[in-house]
Amino acid sequence: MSLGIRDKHQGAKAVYTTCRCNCGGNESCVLKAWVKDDKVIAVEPDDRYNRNVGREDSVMSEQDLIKNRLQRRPCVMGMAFHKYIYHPDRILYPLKRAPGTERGEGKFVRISWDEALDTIASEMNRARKEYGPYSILTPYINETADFLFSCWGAGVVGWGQCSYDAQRLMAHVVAGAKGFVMSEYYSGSAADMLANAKNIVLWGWDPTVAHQGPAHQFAWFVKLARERGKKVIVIDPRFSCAARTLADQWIPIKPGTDHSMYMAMAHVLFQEHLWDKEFVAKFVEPIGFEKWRSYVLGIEDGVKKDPEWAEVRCAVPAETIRELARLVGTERPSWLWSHWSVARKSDGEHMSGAFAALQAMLGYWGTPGAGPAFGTGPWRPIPIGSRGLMSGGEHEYKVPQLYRSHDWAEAVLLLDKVRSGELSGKEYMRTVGWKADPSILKDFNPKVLFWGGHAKPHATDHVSINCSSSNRQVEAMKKMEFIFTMHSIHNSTNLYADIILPARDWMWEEKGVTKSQYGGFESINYCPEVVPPPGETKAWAWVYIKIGQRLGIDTKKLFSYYSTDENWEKDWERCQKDMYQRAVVYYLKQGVTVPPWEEFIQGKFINCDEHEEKPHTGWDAQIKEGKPFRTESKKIEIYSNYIADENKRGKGEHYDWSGRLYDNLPADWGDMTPLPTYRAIPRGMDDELTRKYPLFLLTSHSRYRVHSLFWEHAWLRDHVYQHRVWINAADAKARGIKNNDMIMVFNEQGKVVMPAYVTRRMMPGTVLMHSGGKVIHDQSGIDFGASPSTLLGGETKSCKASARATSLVEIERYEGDVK
Ligand SMILES: Nc1nc2c(c(=O)[nH]1)N[C@H]1C(S)=C(S)[C@@H](COP(=O)(O)OP(=O)(O)OC[C@H]3O[C@@H](n4cnc5c(=O)[nH]c(N)nc54)[C@H](O)[C@@H]3O)O[C@H]1N2
Ligand SMILES: Nc1nc2c(c(=O)[nH]1)N[C@H]1C(S)=C(S)[C@@H](COP(=O)(O)OP(=O)(O)OC[C@H]3O[C@@H](n4cnc5c(=O)[nH]c(N)nc54)[C@H](O)[C@@H]3O)O[C@H]1N2
Ligand SMILES: [Mo]
Repeated sequence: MSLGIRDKHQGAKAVYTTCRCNCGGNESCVLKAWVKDDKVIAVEPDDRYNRNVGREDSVMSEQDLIKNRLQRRPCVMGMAFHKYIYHPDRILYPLKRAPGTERGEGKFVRISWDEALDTIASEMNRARKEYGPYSILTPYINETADFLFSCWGAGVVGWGQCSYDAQRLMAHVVAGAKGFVMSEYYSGSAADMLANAKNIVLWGWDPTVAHQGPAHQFAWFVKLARERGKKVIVIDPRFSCAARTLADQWIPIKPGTDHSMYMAMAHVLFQEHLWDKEFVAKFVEPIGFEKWRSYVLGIEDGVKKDPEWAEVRCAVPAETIRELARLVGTERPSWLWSHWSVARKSDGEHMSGAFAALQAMLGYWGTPGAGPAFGTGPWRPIPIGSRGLMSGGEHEYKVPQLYRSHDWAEAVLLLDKVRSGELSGKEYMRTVGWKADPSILKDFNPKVLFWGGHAKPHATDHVSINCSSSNRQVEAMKKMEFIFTMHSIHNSTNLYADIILPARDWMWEEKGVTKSQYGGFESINYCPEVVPPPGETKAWAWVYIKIGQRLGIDTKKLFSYYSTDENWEKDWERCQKDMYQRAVVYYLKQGVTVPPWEEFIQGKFINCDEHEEKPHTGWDAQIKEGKPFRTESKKIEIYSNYIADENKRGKGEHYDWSGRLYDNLPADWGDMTPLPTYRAIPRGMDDELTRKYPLFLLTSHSRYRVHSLFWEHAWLRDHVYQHRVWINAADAKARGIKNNDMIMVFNEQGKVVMPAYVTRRMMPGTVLMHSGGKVIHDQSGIDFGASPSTLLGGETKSCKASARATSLVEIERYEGDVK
């Protein structure tokens, strides 16, 4: 007889821990995990506030809401996460490619840690000796790999991530805020929206899917605001879940054309004198602003960027644009939130720049209740110490950033053409987004590939989720002499590795202090190492240290807490404790007592919002305290003199007027203009290429995955989520496609096969596949996992800062076998 639920849970112990995956919740959701016999057997949501209360707002005061005195409830993925660590594809031992097999076959044999690490170090040393310092590469900037390389004196990394680099670049260009110092430019929080906004515009964002703060809490705050009578408008090419459940009005828009609508709204604000003249006079650099005004009003080029002009570009009726401009200009403040998706396509820099200009005209920068200028919630500079390892410090070797991370494969593959004289060095560097001294090109000789991660310390499933073409990446891997990676689970990229190192899950199997910020729900929480690590899995930090040691780097330099191998766990814990201690000291200085370490690791936590007087808004220093922006003019610069200066182009790294590096500006910025302008974007809905590939592919994030994480999770598939391409009924009919038919989606980058979801929820001409499907190639190269990455890539000639997650495709019925 099977055990009853009560017996099953007999003797289980509850432990609080924090979800650490890279959704916009990012370390803000708290799980109450039930552990028995060293296994997680069940997960419940956080209950440290308002225990046993369903709708917490029914027992909360306004202050409680604003100060986020509520449960950090996880989403469905958090609730299912524990099953993932016991997945049959979990990697438990160091592996090497089985002798006699090819890369991609996926046959591996177990080896010892010593053999794995010795081989890696000897291959790295060999490459460096035979091919020079620029022969070992990792696609992304990976802080840890970067540090390791800089200590070692060799290695190459990519620049830019895959998320909101357009906003990062423009925050620097427009406002002088360094793209990675988020506290400088993040603004707006859900609490601020609830307390201060008059109406809410969610532009290219679905908070019921893509979290900002704990799970769907932001969405819930929108709902609360709506219950208080605030209008909610959603602007999205698809009838999203937010449009359906949170909105009073849905405005469908042609993706990749939003900046035409921003410009048309600016036109209305100018024409109807609804712009904030006082704000502009005080905070916006006047010559650039005049250029913007002239552009929008068509004074120089004779083209008025009015709603009628925009209507034929973005497909939003002129009257709707006009009304929206009047609404946000008069019912103030309007929570105008244009999210990252809008700019995650070619020319995203212009979209981001134009939106920042619109927000400036409205006088909305830093205004409570007005939403952020660069698309995300606040990031207060509350310190927790660094992880005590592998970052910072000056080293002799400055690791060059030779390619836009997405384009690492192009950087490898096009090199032959440069060597043969078919492609000029200049054209090569522009194409791959070169960002270093051009003289390095002659010595770039990629031979060893280390699959570093981008936001996480271990590798990403690059072939499936990195934004360049999967097939080109596979091609580029063929050129490598040695490939190694570290992960907790098998994936499409690991198939091509020569050595795979097994990682602990850093949420469940490691201790760690965590801090969350997105969406304005700030707290400092803990992961207590809920269960012991399985097999021979190791902590990611340990792995880097061991590789570093074998490369001859002083261990103390790698991790200042290191004493001996035997003491690893204790050293690590000491480091975590010191991290927490910095927050304790920070609060003590403000006369606030927070839980001591001993209580913190038992599940007490710091609710940062509780200790602030009001919800966070950005730009307080500049707008409220009158400090200068860190731009040359000390004001908001809508027009960039830097980009206008052709002498700066192509010279390697770029530094602003005060000598600070532009993190996300390649040596050659392509055809980016100094003022945000509109054109039909390359590979957009009005590009010539639509004649061949007429459908615009969106690859938005999924409710049931964080990028590729959880793709293989049985609880989050099948009847819960079916990976299908969303296609409008008219487009389907024209192609003889019915709901659930197998179809092939293709372009010059590749082919995928998957079922169709025929719906009226997509705008005609647009289709959508959620990102994070894993590449599963058959022999002819068709991807039956249906990863959007298979269809991404291709030249655009635009500045490489914006990540690209869209493409043009054609679709037809698929009559072949399904693997
Ligand atoms: N087509 C398309 N591609 C996209 C996007 C898109 O919209 N469309 N969006 C882009 C964006 S915005 C981003 S940020 C990137 C992110 O893409 P990734 O870099 O893949 O994202 P991460 O979620 O940071 O995960 C890194 C790796 O760590 C693993 N991992 C993450 N969290 C955990 C964990 O808690 N435990 C364990 N064991 N493993 C973990 C994941 O499996 C993954 O392999 O994707 C980008 N790629
Ligand atoms: N569940 C879940 N949550 C996540 C993540 C995840 O993978 N899963 N990833 C996290 C990460 S790293 C990030 S960066 C964020 C991403 O957050 P976003 O960038 O906001 O996410 P997306 O899902 O790409 O897009 C959101 C919406 O924008 C619409 N959209 C796409 N293109 C356009 C356009 O050109 N114009 C307009 N107006 N709308 C457009 C899409 O149809 C979609 O409904 O989400 C975070 N949260
Ligand atoms: Mo992201």
